[in-house]
Amino acid sequence: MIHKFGIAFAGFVLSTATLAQTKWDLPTAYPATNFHTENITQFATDVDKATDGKLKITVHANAALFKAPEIKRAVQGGQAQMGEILLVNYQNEWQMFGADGIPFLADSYDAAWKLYQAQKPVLEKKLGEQGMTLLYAVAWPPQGIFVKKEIASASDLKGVKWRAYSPATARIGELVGAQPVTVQQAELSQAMATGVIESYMSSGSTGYDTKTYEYIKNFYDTQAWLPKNAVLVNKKAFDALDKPTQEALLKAGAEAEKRGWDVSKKKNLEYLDLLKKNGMTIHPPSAQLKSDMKKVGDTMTKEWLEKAGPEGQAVVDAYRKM
Ligand code: PCA
Repeated sequence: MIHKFGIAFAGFVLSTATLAQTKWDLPTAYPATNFHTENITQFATDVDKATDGKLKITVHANAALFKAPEIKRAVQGGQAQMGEILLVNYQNEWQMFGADGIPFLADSYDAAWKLYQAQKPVLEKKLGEQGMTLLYAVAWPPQGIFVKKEIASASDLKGVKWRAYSPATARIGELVGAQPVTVQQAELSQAMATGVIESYMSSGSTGYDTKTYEYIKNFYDTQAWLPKNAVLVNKKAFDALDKPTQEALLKAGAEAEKRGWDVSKKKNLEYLDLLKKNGMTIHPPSAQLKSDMKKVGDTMTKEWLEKAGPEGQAVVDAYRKM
């Protein structure tokens, strides 16, 4: 009798535990060993612990579940409850998404953090209208130029096959007279191996993750801008969670944001060292290259402000006041 009751009781506990468990998917376009992805994986573990396993978030790295440009729509439509996006990928949809992709508008971690604070209210509003919540965002390390041959000025990039990851990086390619082709990071190694591209702008992090040193030997440390990855949550999925779970998610998100910026800063120099160790030369840009790239930045700031209108001007003004 007691025995039977014990079994029935165990069965009851098991079924309520299963019922109470929520499973979410979180696609990202970057490899599992990337620092953003490691940070997200830590976040998922933190949420699991804080909710006693009630909310299980599966991180799908390397664009395995959705390709980079598809992740935002997947979260919006609820095919994924969460997702990580590169904000600047969506500049053509809305210029504000591209504010952190303009060369030399914000070119240090401090400046990038301020720009983020200026951008945040409008980002939250826009994403809110689209049925999503901005959980947190973390900057990539500063962007420099990877290129096969040595360059002394931007004119040395004329005709070079140039990989772009966003509308702005394609525009830079155009302005320097290179031949831009858009390739997301998941396909970058292959594009280099097959000679589709011989130059691109990105971080030491991506240079390392994609083994760029096997194909390209020069990195010009222009520190031109720090684009951000943002982690989004589908609002309906969030609203369906109980209060303690929502709070655990928000808390783990806030911690991930802080940890992410710290790691990005710390790892930036480590990545450049790793590139060196693997045979790459890290060059400071020549005065000419610097001033050429600044000019590109000025043109792009002007173009962006024209397209972004008063809303863009307000973000830039707020940023400059910080
Ligand atoms: N790496 C990403 C975007 C910015 C960065 O540093 C990439 O190259 O695709």
